[in-house]
Amino acid sequence: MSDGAPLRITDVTITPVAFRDPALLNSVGVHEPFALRSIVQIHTDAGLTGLGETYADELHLERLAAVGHEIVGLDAFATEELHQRVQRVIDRVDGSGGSGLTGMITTSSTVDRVVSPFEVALLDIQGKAIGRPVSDLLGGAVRSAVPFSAYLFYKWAAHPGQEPDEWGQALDPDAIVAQARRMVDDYGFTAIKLKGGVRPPEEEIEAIRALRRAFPDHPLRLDPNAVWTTETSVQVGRALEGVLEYLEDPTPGIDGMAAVAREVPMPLATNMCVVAFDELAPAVAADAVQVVLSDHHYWGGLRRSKLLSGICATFGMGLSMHSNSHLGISLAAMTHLAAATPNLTYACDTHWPWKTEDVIVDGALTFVDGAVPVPGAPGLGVELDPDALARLHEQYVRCGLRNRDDTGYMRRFDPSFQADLARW
Ligand code: GKR
Ligand code: MG
Repeated sequence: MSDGAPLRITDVTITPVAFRDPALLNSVGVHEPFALRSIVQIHTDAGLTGLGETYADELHLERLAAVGHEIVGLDAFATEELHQRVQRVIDRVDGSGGSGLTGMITTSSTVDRVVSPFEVALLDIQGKAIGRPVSDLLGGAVRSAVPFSAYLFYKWAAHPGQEPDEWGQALDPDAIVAQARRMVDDYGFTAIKLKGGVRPPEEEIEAIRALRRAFPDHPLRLDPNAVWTTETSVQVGRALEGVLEYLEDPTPGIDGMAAVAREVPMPLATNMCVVAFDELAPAVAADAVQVVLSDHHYWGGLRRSKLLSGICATFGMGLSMHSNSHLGISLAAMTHLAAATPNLTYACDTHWPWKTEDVIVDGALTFVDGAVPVPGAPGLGVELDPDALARLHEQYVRCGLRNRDDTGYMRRFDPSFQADLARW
Protein backbone atom coordinates (compact mmCIF):
# COMPACT_ATOMS: atom_id res chain seq x y z
CA MET A 1 0.00 0.00 0.00
CA SER A 2 2.83 2.42 -0.70
CA ASP A 3 1.58 3.97 -3.96
CA GLY A 4 -0.45 6.67 -2.18
CA ALA A 5 -3.74 5.47 -3.66
CA PRO A 6 -6.83 5.93 -1.47
CA LEU A 7 -7.96 2.97 0.57
CA ARG A 8 -11.75 3.15 0.22
CA ILE A 9 -14.34 1.91 2.69
CA THR A 10 -16.66 -0.49 0.88
CA ASP A 11 -18.84 -1.76 3.68
CA VAL A 12 -19.45 -1.45 7.42
CA THR A 13 -20.86 -4.22 9.63
CA ILE A 14 -22.15 -3.53 13.14
CA THR A 15 -22.91 -6.58 15.29
CA PRO A 16 -24.41 -6.26 18.78
CA VAL A 17 -23.19 -8.97 21.16
CA ALA A 18 -23.94 -10.00 24.75
CA PHE A 19 -21.49 -11.68 27.13
CA ARG A 20 -22.09 -13.09 30.59
CA ASP A 21 -21.40 -10.69 33.46
CA PRO A 22 -21.41 -11.45 37.22
CA ALA A 23 -23.73 -9.69 39.68
CA LEU A 24 -21.35 -6.79 40.35
CA LEU A 25 -22.72 -4.05 42.59
CA ASN A 26 -22.32 -0.33 42.10
CA SER A 27 -23.97 2.86 43.29
CA VAL A 28 -26.78 2.64 40.72
CA GLY A 29 -27.65 -1.02 41.20
CA VAL A 30 -26.25 -4.30 39.98
CA HIS A 31 -24.88 -5.56 36.68
CA GLU A 32 -27.39 -7.56 34.66
CA PRO A 33 -26.57 -11.17 33.65
CA PHE A 34 -25.23 -9.97 30.29
CA ALA A 35 -23.17 -6.95 29.27
CA LEU A 36 -23.82 -5.53 25.80
CA ARG A 37 -21.26 -4.37 23.23
CA SER A 38 -21.23 -3.57 19.51
CA ILE A 39 -18.51 -4.90 17.26
CA VAL A 40 -17.75 -2.64 14.29
CA GLN A 41 -16.05 -4.06 11.19
CA ILE A 42 -14.99 -1.71 8.41
CA HIS A 43 -14.14 -3.36 5.09
CA THR A 44 -12.06 -1.77 2.33
CA ASP A 45 -11.47 -2.18 -1.38
CA ALA A 46 -7.96 -3.48 -0.61
CA GLY A 47 -9.43 -6.41 1.31
CA LEU A 48 -8.31 -5.05 4.69
CA THR A 49 -10.79 -5.05 7.58
CA GLY A 50 -10.59 -2.89 10.71
CA LEU A 51 -12.17 -3.59 14.10
CA GLY A 52 -13.81 -1.33 16.67
CA GLU A 53 -15.81 -1.96 19.85
CA THR A 54 -18.33 0.24 21.63
CA TYR A 55 -21.59 0.34 23.66
CA ALA A 56 -24.70 -1.35 22.32
CA ASP A 57 -27.64 0.55 23.76
CA GLU A 58 -30.42 0.90 21.19
CA LEU A 59 -30.08 4.59 20.43
CA HIS A 60 -26.32 4.21 20.07
CA LEU A 61 -26.85 1.31 17.66
CA GLU A 62 -29.17 3.46 15.56
CA ARG A 63 -26.54 6.17 15.34
CA LEU A 64 -23.81 3.67 14.50
CA ALA A 65 -25.93 2.24 11.69
CA ALA A 66 -26.56 5.70 10.25
CA VAL A 67 -22.83 6.47 10.31
CA GLY A 68 -22.04 3.10 8.75
CA HIS A 69 -23.96 4.14 5.64
CA GLU A 70 -22.49 7.64 5.60
CA ILE A 71 -18.85 6.57 5.50
CA VAL A 72 -18.92 4.13 2.58
CA GLY A 73 -16.47 5.49 -0.01
CA LEU A 74 -14.39 7.41 2.60
CA ASP A 75 -10.59 7.01 2.51
CA ALA A 76 -9.46 4.93 5.51
CA PHE A 77 -6.89 7.63 6.36
CA ALA A 78 -9.51 10.42 6.48
CA THR A 79 -10.28 10.43 10.21
CA GLU A 80 -10.94 14.19 10.31
CA GLU A 81 -13.50 13.77 7.54
CA LEU A 82 -14.95 10.87 9.57
CA HIS A 83 -15.51 13.26 12.47
CA GLN A 84 -17.25 15.79 10.22
CA ARG A 85 -19.50 13.14 8.69
CA VAL A 86 -20.46 11.80 12.13
CA GLN A 87 -21.29 15.35 13.22
CA ARG A 88 -23.58 15.70 10.18
CA VAL A 89 -25.27 12.35 10.90
CA ILE A 90 -25.87 13.20 14.55
CA ASP A 91 -27.27 16.63 13.62
CA ARG A 92 -29.63 14.91 11.21
CA VAL A 93 -30.57 11.86 13.30
CA ASP A 94 -31.15 13.37 16.71
CA GLY A 95 -29.91 16.89 17.13
CA SER A 96 -27.16 16.00 19.67
CA GLY A 97 -26.81 15.93 23.46
CA GLY A 98 -26.07 13.18 25.97
CA SER A 99 -28.26 10.14 26.46
CA GLY A 100 -26.80 8.11 29.32
CA LEU A 101 -25.52 5.41 27.02
CA THR A 102 -22.67 4.45 29.29
CA GLY A 103 -24.80 3.83 32.33
CA MET A 104 -23.44 6.52 34.58
CA ILE A 105 -22.07 8.93 32.03
CA THR A 106 -24.74 11.25 30.76
CA THR A 107 -23.15 14.39 29.39
CA SER A 108 -20.29 13.33 27.15
CA SER A 109 -20.44 14.45 23.57
CA THR A 110 -22.55 12.19 21.42
CA VAL A 111 -20.37 12.80 18.37
CA ASP A 112 -17.21 11.73 20.19
CA ARG A 113 -18.92 8.58 21.46
CA VAL A 114 -20.14 7.63 18.00
CA VAL A 115 -16.87 8.46 16.22
CA SER A 116 -14.78 6.29 18.53
CA PRO A 117 -15.28 2.71 17.21
CA PHE A 118 -15.01 3.88 13.60
CA GLU A 119 -11.79 5.79 14.28
CA VAL A 120 -10.30 2.77 16.04
CA ALA A 121 -11.28 0.53 13.11
CA LEU A 122 -9.73 2.96 10.63
CA LEU A 123 -6.49 3.05 12.63
CA ASP A 124 -6.55 -0.76 12.63
CA ILE A 125 -6.81 -0.66 8.82
CA GLN A 126 -4.08 2.00 8.51
CA GLY A 127 -1.74 -0.09 10.65
CA LYS A 128 -2.44 -3.19 8.60
CA ALA A 129 -1.89 -1.21 5.38
CA ILE A 130 1.57 -0.02 6.40
CA GLY A 131 2.51 -3.06 8.48
CA ARG A 132 2.82 -1.20 11.80
CA PRO A 133 0.99 -1.49 15.15
CA VAL A 134 -1.59 1.17 16.07
CA SER A 135 0.69 2.45 18.84
CA ASP A 136 3.10 3.57 16.07
CA LEU A 137 0.34 5.64 14.50
CA LEU A 138 -0.12 7.39 17.85
CA GLY A 139 3.49 8.43 18.18
CA GLY A 140 5.06 5.12 19.09
CA ALA A 141 4.99 3.11 22.31
CA VAL A 142 6.94 4.67 25.18
CA ARG A 143 6.35 1.53 27.27
CA SER A 144 6.44 -2.04 26.09
CA ALA A 145 3.66 -3.17 28.44
CA VAL A 146 0.74 -1.25 29.94
CA PRO A 147 -0.02 -1.71 33.66
CA PHE A 148 -3.67 -2.22 34.63
CA SER A 149 -5.20 -2.21 38.09
CA ALA A 150 -7.21 -4.93 39.80
CA TYR A 151 -10.80 -3.69 39.75
CA LEU A 152 -12.64 -5.00 42.81
CA PHE A 153 -16.42 -5.04 43.18
CA TYR A 154 -18.80 -5.79 45.99
CA LYS A 155 -20.89 -8.54 44.52
CA TRP A 156 -23.58 -11.12 45.03
CA ALA A 157 -22.61 -14.79 44.90
CA ALA A 158 -24.86 -15.20 41.87
CA HIS A 159 -27.56 -13.62 39.81
CA PRO A 160 -30.82 -14.45 41.58
CA GLY A 161 -32.01 -17.91 40.55
CA GLN A 162 -28.58 -18.98 39.26
CA GLU A 163 -25.75 -21.08 40.71
CA PRO A 164 -22.94 -19.12 42.48
CA ASP A 165 -20.23 -17.94 40.09
CA GLU A 166 -16.55 -18.79 40.55
CA TRP A 167 -15.90 -15.58 42.56
CA GLY A 168 -18.63 -15.99 45.18
CA GLN A 169 -20.14 -13.29 47.36
CA ALA A 170 -18.16 -10.19 48.40
CA LEU A 171 -19.97 -7.89 50.79
CA ASP A 172 -17.42 -7.23 53.55
CA PRO A 173 -13.73 -6.31 53.93
CA ASP A 174 -12.51 -9.91 54.29
CA ALA A 175 -14.23 -10.96 51.06
CA ILE A 176 -12.90 -7.89 49.26
CA VAL A 177 -9.36 -8.75 50.37
CA ALA A 178 -9.86 -12.35 49.20
CA GLN A 179 -11.06 -11.07 45.82
CA ALA A 180 -8.01 -8.82 45.56
CA ARG A 181 -5.72 -11.69 46.53
CA ARG A 182 -7.07 -13.86 43.76
CA MET A 183 -6.82 -11.09 41.16
CA VAL A 184 -3.28 -10.18 42.16
CA ASP A 185 -2.25 -13.86 42.18
CA ASP A 186 -3.86 -14.56 38.80
CA TYR A 187 -2.85 -11.40 36.93
CA GLY A 188 -0.01 -9.87 38.92
CA PHE A 189 -1.76 -6.49 39.28
CA THR A 190 0.37 -3.86 41.00
CA ALA A 191 -2.45 -1.39 41.77
CA ILE A 192 -5.95 -1.96 43.19
CA LYS A 193 -9.24 -0.10 42.74
CA LEU A 194 -12.39 -0.73 44.77
CA LYS A 195 -15.75 0.16 43.27
CA GLY A 196 -17.48 1.80 46.22
CA GLY A 197 -20.80 3.58 46.73
CA VAL A 198 -22.34 0.25 47.68
CA ARG A 199 -21.83 -0.19 51.42
CA PRO A 200 -22.06 2.61 54.01
CA PRO A 201 -18.96 4.86 53.79
CA GLU A 202 -17.47 3.66 57.09
CA GLU A 203 -17.54 0.05 55.81
CA GLU A 204 -15.80 1.08 52.61
CA ILE A 205 -13.13 2.88 54.68
CA GLU A 206 -12.65 -0.41 56.56
CA ALA A 207 -12.36 -2.33 53.29
CA ILE A 208 -9.64 0.03 52.07
CA ARG A 209 -7.78 -0.26 55.39
CA ALA A 210 -8.00 -4.05 55.13
CA LEU A 211 -6.59 -3.88 51.60
CA ARG A 212 -3.76 -1.67 52.83
CA ARG A 213 -2.86 -4.21 55.53
CA ALA A 214 -2.97 -7.07 53.03
CA PHE A 215 -1.16 -5.21 50.23
CA PRO A 216 1.18 -2.68 51.90
CA ASP A 217 2.84 -1.64 48.62
CA HIS A 218 -0.05 -1.53 46.15
CA PRO A 219 -1.42 1.91 45.27
CA LEU A 220 -5.14 1.91 46.24
CA ARG A 221 -8.15 3.78 44.84
CA LEU A 222 -11.78 4.06 45.91
CA ASP A 223 -14.59 5.10 43.54
CA PRO A 224 -18.10 5.56 44.99
CA ASN A 225 -19.47 7.14 41.78
CA ALA A 226 -20.53 10.42 43.39
CA VAL A 227 -22.84 8.88 45.94
CA TRP A 228 -21.50 10.88 48.90
CA THR A 229 -22.26 14.44 50.01
CA THR A 230 -19.32 16.85 50.13
CA GLU A 231 -19.25 16.46 53.95
CA THR A 232 -19.05 12.67 53.78
CA SER A 233 -16.44 12.90 51.02
CA VAL A 234 -14.25 15.13 53.17
CA GLN A 235 -14.60 12.77 56.15
CA VAL A 236 -13.68 9.74 54.04
CA GLY A 237 -10.82 11.57 52.35
CA ARG A 238 -9.36 12.62 55.68
CA ALA A 239 -9.83 9.15 57.18
CA LEU A 240 -7.85 7.65 54.29
CA GLU A 241 -4.99 10.16 54.31
CA GLY A 242 -1.80 8.44 53.18
CA VAL A 243 -3.73 5.34 52.10
CA LEU A 244 -5.27 6.25 48.72
CA GLU A 245 -3.29 7.26 45.63
CA TYR A 246 -6.47 9.01 44.49
CA LEU A 247 -10.12 9.27 45.45
CA GLU A 248 -12.37 8.93 42.41
CA ASP A 249 -15.66 10.83 42.03
CA PRO A 250 -16.60 11.04 45.72
CA THR A 251 -19.34 13.61 45.05
CA PRO A 252 -21.25 14.98 42.05
CA GLY A 253 -20.40 17.98 39.92
CA ILE A 254 -17.47 20.30 39.37
CA ASP A 255 -18.40 22.61 42.27
CA GLY A 256 -18.83 19.68 44.69
CA MET A 257 -15.56 18.09 43.63
CA ALA A 258 -13.77 21.45 43.98
CA ALA A 259 -15.15 21.86 47.51
CA VAL A 260 -13.88 18.36 48.45
CA ALA A 261 -10.54 18.85 46.72
CA ARG A 262 -9.83 21.89 48.93
CA GLU A 263 -10.27 19.81 52.10
CA VAL A 264 -8.77 16.38 51.42
CA PRO A 265 -5.11 15.40 51.24
CA MET A 266 -5.18 13.18 48.14
CA PRO A 267 -5.81 13.98 44.45
CA LEU A 268 -9.38 13.62 43.19
CA ALA A 269 -9.96 11.71 39.95
CA THR A 270 -13.01 11.62 37.70
CA ASN A 271 -14.82 9.83 34.94
CA MET A 272 -18.07 11.59 35.84
CA CYS A 273 -17.72 15.35 36.11
CA VAL A 274 -15.24 15.72 33.21
CA VAL A 275 -16.24 13.42 30.37
CA ALA A 276 -16.14 15.79 27.39
CA PHE A 277 -13.86 18.52 26.09
CA ASP A 278 -16.20 21.38 27.05
CA GLU A 279 -16.06 20.27 30.70
CA LEU A 280 -12.29 20.67 30.96
CA ALA A 281 -12.10 24.47 31.18
CA PRO A 282 -14.54 24.85 34.12
CA ALA A 283 -12.90 21.93 35.95
CA VAL A 284 -9.44 23.46 35.54
CA ALA A 285 -10.70 26.89 36.62
CA ALA A 286 -12.21 25.41 39.79
CA ASP A 287 -9.30 23.02 40.43
CA ALA A 288 -12.01 20.37 40.82
CA VAL A 289 -9.99 17.35 39.69
CA GLN A 290 -6.34 16.48 39.73
CA VAL A 291 -6.58 13.27 37.64
CA VAL A 292 -8.78 12.81 34.56
CA LEU A 293 -9.74 9.27 33.57
CA SER A 294 -9.50 9.07 29.81
CA ASP A 295 -11.64 6.58 27.90
CA HIS A 296 -11.35 6.46 24.14
CA HIS A 297 -14.94 5.15 23.90
CA TYR A 298 -16.33 8.59 24.78
CA TRP A 299 -13.37 10.94 24.25
CA GLY A 300 -13.68 10.46 20.47
CA GLY A 301 -11.23 7.64 19.79
CA LEU A 302 -7.50 7.25 20.19
CA ARG A 303 -6.20 10.46 18.61
CA ARG A 304 -8.66 12.66 20.50
CA SER A 305 -7.68 10.84 23.69
CA LYS A 306 -4.13 11.94 22.95
CA LEU A 307 -5.45 15.50 22.61
CA LEU A 308 -6.95 15.06 26.09
CA SER A 309 -3.57 13.88 27.37
CA GLY A 310 -1.96 17.06 26.02
CA ILE A 311 -4.56 19.24 27.71
CA CYS A 312 -4.03 17.41 31.01
CA ALA A 313 -0.26 17.86 30.70
CA THR A 314 -0.72 21.56 29.89
CA PHE A 315 -2.81 22.20 32.99
CA GLY A 316 -0.82 19.97 35.33
CA MET A 317 -3.51 17.32 35.70
CA GLY A 318 -2.72 13.62 35.96
CA LEU A 319 -4.14 11.08 33.54
CA SER A 320 -5.53 7.62 34.22
CA MET A 321 -7.91 5.41 32.23
CA HIS A 322 -11.53 4.40 32.86
CA SER A 323 -13.19 1.12 31.95
CA ASN A 324 -16.67 -0.29 31.55
CA SER A 325 -17.38 -3.98 30.86
CA HIS A 326 -15.55 -4.66 27.59
CA LEU A 327 -14.07 -7.27 25.27
CA GLY A 328 -10.68 -7.78 23.62
CA ILE A 329 -10.92 -5.23 20.80
CA SER A 330 -11.34 -2.52 23.43
CA LEU A 331 -8.48 -3.89 25.54
CA ALA A 332 -6.21 -3.84 22.48
CA ALA A 333 -7.17 -0.24 21.69
CA MET A 334 -6.70 0.82 25.33
CA THR A 335 -3.28 -0.83 25.39
CA HIS A 336 -2.02 0.86 22.20
CA LEU A 337 -3.29 4.23 23.40
CA ALA A 338 -1.80 3.93 26.89
CA ALA A 339 1.50 2.68 25.48
CA ALA A 340 1.80 5.79 23.31
CA THR A 341 0.71 8.31 25.99
CA PRO A 342 3.76 9.27 28.08
CA ASN A 343 1.82 11.11 30.81
CA LEU A 344 -0.59 8.21 31.40
CA THR A 345 1.34 7.27 34.49
CA TYR A 346 -1.38 5.53 36.53
CA ALA A 347 -2.30 1.88 36.02
CA CYS A 348 -5.41 1.77 33.80
CA ASP A 349 -8.77 0.37 34.89
CA THR A 350 -10.11 -2.76 33.24
CA HIS A 351 -13.08 -5.07 33.86
CA TRP A 352 -11.16 -7.84 32.03
CA PRO A 353 -10.99 -10.44 34.86
CA TRP A 354 -14.78 -10.42 35.18
CA LYS A 355 -15.54 -11.75 31.72
CA THR A 356 -15.49 -15.35 30.57
CA GLU A 357 -16.23 -14.91 26.84
CA ASP A 358 -14.82 -12.89 23.96
CA VAL A 359 -15.07 -12.27 20.22
CA ILE A 360 -11.33 -12.30 19.48
CA VAL A 361 -9.00 -15.20 18.85
CA ASP A 362 -7.22 -16.11 22.10
CA GLY A 363 -3.58 -15.34 22.66
CA ALA A 364 -2.93 -11.79 21.38
CA LEU A 365 -3.52 -10.17 24.79
CA THR A 366 -1.99 -11.49 27.98
CA PHE A 367 -1.25 -10.12 31.44
CA VAL A 368 2.32 -10.33 32.64
CA ASP A 369 2.95 -8.93 36.14
CA GLY A 370 -0.28 -6.93 35.90
CA ALA A 371 0.58 -5.37 32.54
CA VAL A 372 -0.46 -6.14 28.96
CA PRO A 373 2.49 -6.36 26.53
CA VAL A 374 1.75 -4.04 23.59
CA PRO A 375 0.76 -6.17 20.57
CA GLY A 376 3.43 -5.81 17.87
CA ALA A 377 1.42 -7.15 14.91
CA PRO A 378 0.08 -4.67 12.34
CA GLY A 379 -3.00 -2.67 13.39
CA LEU A 380 -4.60 -3.48 16.74
CA GLY A 381 -2.97 -6.91 16.65
CA VAL A 382 -6.17 -8.81 17.44
CA GLU A 383 -8.23 -11.02 15.16
CA LEU A 384 -11.97 -11.55 15.19
CA ASP A 385 -13.18 -15.13 15.78
CA PRO A 386 -16.23 -15.40 13.48
CA ASP A 387 -17.74 -18.32 15.40
CA ALA A 388 -17.41 -16.51 18.70
CA LEU A 389 -18.92 -13.37 17.17
CA ALA A 390 -21.90 -15.38 15.90
CA ARG A 391 -22.31 -17.08 19.29
CA LEU A 392 -22.26 -13.83 21.25
CA HIS A 393 -24.61 -12.19 18.75
CA GLU A 394 -27.03 -15.10 19.15
CA GLN A 395 -26.72 -14.60 22.91
CA TYR A 396 -27.62 -10.91 22.38
CA VAL A 397 -30.70 -11.87 20.39
CA ARG A 398 -31.82 -14.42 22.99
CA CYS A 399 -31.02 -12.53 26.20
CA GLY A 400 -33.58 -9.82 25.48
CA LEU A 401 -31.50 -7.01 27.03
CA ARG A 402 -31.30 -3.93 24.82
CA ASN A 403 -30.10 -1.17 27.17
CA ARG A 404 -27.95 -1.23 30.28
CA ASP A 405 -30.18 -0.80 33.32
CA ASP A 406 -28.41 -1.62 36.58
CA THR A 407 -31.05 0.28 38.58
CA GLY A 408 -34.06 -1.42 37.04
CA TYR A 409 -32.47 -4.83 37.55
CA MET A 410 -31.72 -4.07 41.22
CA ARG A 411 -35.30 -2.87 41.81
CA ARG A 412 -36.65 -6.25 40.71
CA PHE A 413 -35.12 -7.65 43.91
CA ASP A 414 -35.27 -4.54 46.09
CA PRO A 415 -38.13 -2.27 44.97
CA SER A 416 -37.09 0.39 47.50
CA PHE A 417 -33.59 0.80 45.99
CA GLN A 418 -32.70 4.44 45.31
CA ALA A 419 -29.90 5.43 42.95
CA ASP A 420 -29.63 9.14 43.88
CA LEU A 421 -26.28 10.89 43.77
CA ALA A 422 -24.96 12.32 47.07
CA ARG A 423 -27.34 10.13 49.07
CA TRP A 424 -24.84 9.25 51.80
O1 GKR B 1 -19.05 -1.38 35.76
O2 GKR B 1 -20.30 -0.92 37.46
C1 GKR B 1 -19.41 -0.66 36.66
C2 GKR B 1 -18.66 0.62 36.84
O3 GKR B 1 -19.20 1.32 37.91
C3 GKR B 1 -18.70 1.46 35.59
O4 GKR B 1 -20.01 1.56 35.10
C4 GKR B 1 -18.16 2.85 35.79
O5 GKR B 1 -18.40 3.62 34.67
O6 GKR B 1 -16.03 1.78 36.08
C5 GKR B 1 -16.68 2.92 35.99
C6 GKR B 1 -16.18 3.99 36.90
O7 GKR B 1 -14.99 4.05 37.14
O8 GKR B 1 -16.95 4.85 37.35
MG1 MG C 1 -15.15 5.95 38.14
